[in-house]
Amino acid sequence: MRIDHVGIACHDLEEKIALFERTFELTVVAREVNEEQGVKEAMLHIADGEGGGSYIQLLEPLGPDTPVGKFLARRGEGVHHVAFGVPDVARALEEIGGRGVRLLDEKPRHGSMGSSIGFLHPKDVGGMLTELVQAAEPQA
Ligand code: V0V
Ligand code: CO
Repeated sequence: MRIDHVGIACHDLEEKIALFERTFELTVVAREVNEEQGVKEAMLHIADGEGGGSYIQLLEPLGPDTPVGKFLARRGEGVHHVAFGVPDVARALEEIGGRGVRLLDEKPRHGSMGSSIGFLHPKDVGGMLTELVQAAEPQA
């Protein structure tokens, strides 16, 4: 397993992109509006590794009644989730669900940069909202 990304909830995506770019000299490599997840997001590249890269994911909610909108109202800006990279997300969900962890997604959903993703309940993972990510196949 590897760390694919750490998701950071923020009120103003452009402002936080500028902050992370000038503070850490990171570069935005992808941006997307994901209606299903209720977010506008940007991926800032950290490193490349076997199985995929690692990133900081900045997340701005599309509205108050979304996962990130509720999180901001309750806790304010900060770390929202940690995403582990796995080779097969459907299989990882099944295996981890079989260990008694509640799945927020029974089936993989669409994630950033063509990935497939699924979430685990934070209360079953020590208070850490956990995402599993299967990176898109590299284009030939
Ligand atoms: C809520 N809780 C959290 C949390 N959000 N704990 C840790 N980290 C978080 N981010 C706690 C909350 O304080 C409650 O604790 C408890 O979980 C139950 O919360 P709830 O009242 O049911 O709250 P909701 O309705 O806000 O739902 C929380 C969950 C929801 C986690 C179920 O946010 C969800 O389904 N998230 C998965 C989808 C998601 O987050 N999408 C946005 C990222 P107490 O108060 O009971 O102790 S999209 C993304 O990452 C993409 C597209 C990508 O990577 O490509
Ligand atoms: Co994420």
